[in-house]
Amino acid sequence: MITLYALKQSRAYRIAWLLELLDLDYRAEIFERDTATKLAPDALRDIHPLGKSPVVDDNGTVLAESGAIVEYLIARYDAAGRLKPAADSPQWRDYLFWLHYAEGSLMPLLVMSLVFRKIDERKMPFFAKPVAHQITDGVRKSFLNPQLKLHLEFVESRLAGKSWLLGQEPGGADVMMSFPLQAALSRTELELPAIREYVTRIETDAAFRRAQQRLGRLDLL
Ligand SMILES: N[C@@H](CCC(=O)N[C@@H](CS)C(=O)NCC(=O)O)C(=O)O
Repeated sequence: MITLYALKQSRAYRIAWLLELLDLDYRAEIFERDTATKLAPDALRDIHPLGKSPVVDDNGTVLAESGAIVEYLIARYDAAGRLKPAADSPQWRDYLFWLHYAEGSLMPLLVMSLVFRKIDERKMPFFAKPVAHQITDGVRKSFLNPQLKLHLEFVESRLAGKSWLLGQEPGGADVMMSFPLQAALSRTELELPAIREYVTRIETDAAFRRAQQRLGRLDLL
């Protein structure tokens, strides 16, 4: 039996979507975020020392880190090779790229944007607020916004004219890219029609809908 330990509104949706795409039987254990900090509860540390989401337990094999979980589940349960291109196919290189790009390059920018928003919203002495705002605003203008534009326009160009990143059906690359693109759309005013259509395609995919039935609706606003 597979158990997915999932924090609400987290990267765990990737894994629930993948488990549904693989048509695997699984149990979802859902954790609420701390109301004040929005962090994971200590109970998640009892499952894995990092206390992050997602974590999967496959018959006693406990695995954290969504990219590793995606690779593990596909290697173990996708015998037909539906969700990843063959290693000798031209799509293999792109598959590796998207799998690592999602957490390695795109997510850090989105996490930084979330942290800055929290700093701006945080209660602090009135004299500290302009200083904090000057710092977040400065980094946004000089680094974060140009980087987000660069990355999101790159992804937009790669998605133009395509239903899924690598083929006619969703696969491991789409699973990894789903969460950052869902998060990005709630945090950018850039014109990104291909990404918008792609995210709608994900959210109307039957397997993703089943994942949302298990974990609750994903709402990253
Ligand atoms: N790179 C890790 C990131 C895991 C991670 O930071 N997950 C977030 C949820 S999306 C989390 O557990 N946050 C709660 C916390 O840090 O306490 C992965 O892809 O699994």
